[in-house]
Amino acid sequence: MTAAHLPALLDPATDPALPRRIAHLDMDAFYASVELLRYPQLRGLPVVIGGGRRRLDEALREEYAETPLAEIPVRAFPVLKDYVGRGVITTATYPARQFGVGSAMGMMKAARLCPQAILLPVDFDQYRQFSRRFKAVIRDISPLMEDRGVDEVYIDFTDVPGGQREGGRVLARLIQKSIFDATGLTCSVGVAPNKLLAKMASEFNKPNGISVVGADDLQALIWPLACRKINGVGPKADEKLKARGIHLIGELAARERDWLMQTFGKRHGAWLHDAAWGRDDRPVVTESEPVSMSRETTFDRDLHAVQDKAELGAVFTRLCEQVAADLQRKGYVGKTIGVKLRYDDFRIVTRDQTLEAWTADAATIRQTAGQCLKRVDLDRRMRLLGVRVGSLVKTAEMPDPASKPALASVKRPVDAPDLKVQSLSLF
Ligand code: TTP
Ligand code: MG
Ligand code: MG
Repeated sequence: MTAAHLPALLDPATDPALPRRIAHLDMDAFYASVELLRYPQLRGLPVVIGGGRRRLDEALREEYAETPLAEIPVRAFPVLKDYVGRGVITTATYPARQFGVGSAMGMMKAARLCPQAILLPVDFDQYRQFSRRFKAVIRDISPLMEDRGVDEVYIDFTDVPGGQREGGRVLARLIQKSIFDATGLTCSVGVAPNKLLAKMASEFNKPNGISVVGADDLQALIWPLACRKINGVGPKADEKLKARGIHLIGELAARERDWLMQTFGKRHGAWLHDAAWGRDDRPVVTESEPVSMSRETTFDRDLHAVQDKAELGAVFTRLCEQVAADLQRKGYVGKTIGVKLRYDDFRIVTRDQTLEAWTADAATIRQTAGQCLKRVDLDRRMRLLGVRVGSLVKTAEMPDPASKPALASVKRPVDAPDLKVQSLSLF
């Protein structure tokens, strides 16, 4: 098998004059980098962000109330080795990553790997502000931009000046510099014939890197990667692939399409085959619609459904109110209500229920989520509880205006258009 006949497969179906060039841009160590803007004295040091609430540096700020933040001495900052609790790291600076510390790792574990790392609490409002700012910079230069979450976007470079020069490097450099000038933050960009390859490419030269992947690079750059690097192959799918001896993307590409379709289902098998061969013709979508909105919380201590009934009930109600408020603020109603639980042994279970009518009403969400909760094992203690509302449509686009004011229930007509499936991360 060679990649010699790949260019034909990757030819853009549309304008043959200009090859399709899609960029994926991802901010470097995003939360941590935003924190370093206010604490520049921590540059070059291992720093991790975690701990849920802004309380770790409150003492610090009180003690140094008269001192500008940038002048607080490094020795005054809290370090991981003094941390006691159950928090999880959201991200780590690159110097901290050298110790093996990274996203989603428990802080106690991270403390063993890098006790001297400085620990700062999360400040979502600040990250959201910077998220909006860097995206505005991109839109000014290259308006066809798809928002993929707090720190990443896809950009269609095809028709933008500089988007075809040096395979897209010229435009990528301009965007990187403009973001840095506007925010002081660095990012990494991958440019490729499609989203799938661009997403992988943006990781190749992190941090502050640019990487261009062409059709000819498939064999050399993509096939040696683990299947898990394909955006869309999650841990479960990866396990299934491994069980059949498929570890690398190249091994996946080597399998017969028909065999993959028989083994993994028609659609998924075909998609796996296309992905391994670098084929993806999804467009860059400027208006992204959320699929669902959710809120979740990790308890300070594990709670039991019976022994901690009151506390758990209050948390549950609050989560439902928060999701309802998110929906109403953003102008959405949803039909599928779900709960997520993490037990004390870290197992996760989810249950959902689809309503007859759309809703953004806290009481309806609470009642339905309560029904879902009845379907899970409540004998075990819980670490985490979450509430999700899915199958969203925009309240403003509801086809039956008479039912609009009553956010609680609106019947979905039979001919309602399918939802665009996009994700939006909500914190
Ligand atoms: P990422 O882009 O995955 O990571 P990053 O920007 O911190 O680092 P990189 O340079 O490798 O891109 O995620 C963006 C932000 O999302 C990250 O700064 C923190 C948050 N996040 C979490 O809260 N939990 C997680 O498990 C991950 C992966 C990210
Ligand atoms: Mg990032
Ligand atoms: Mg990211």
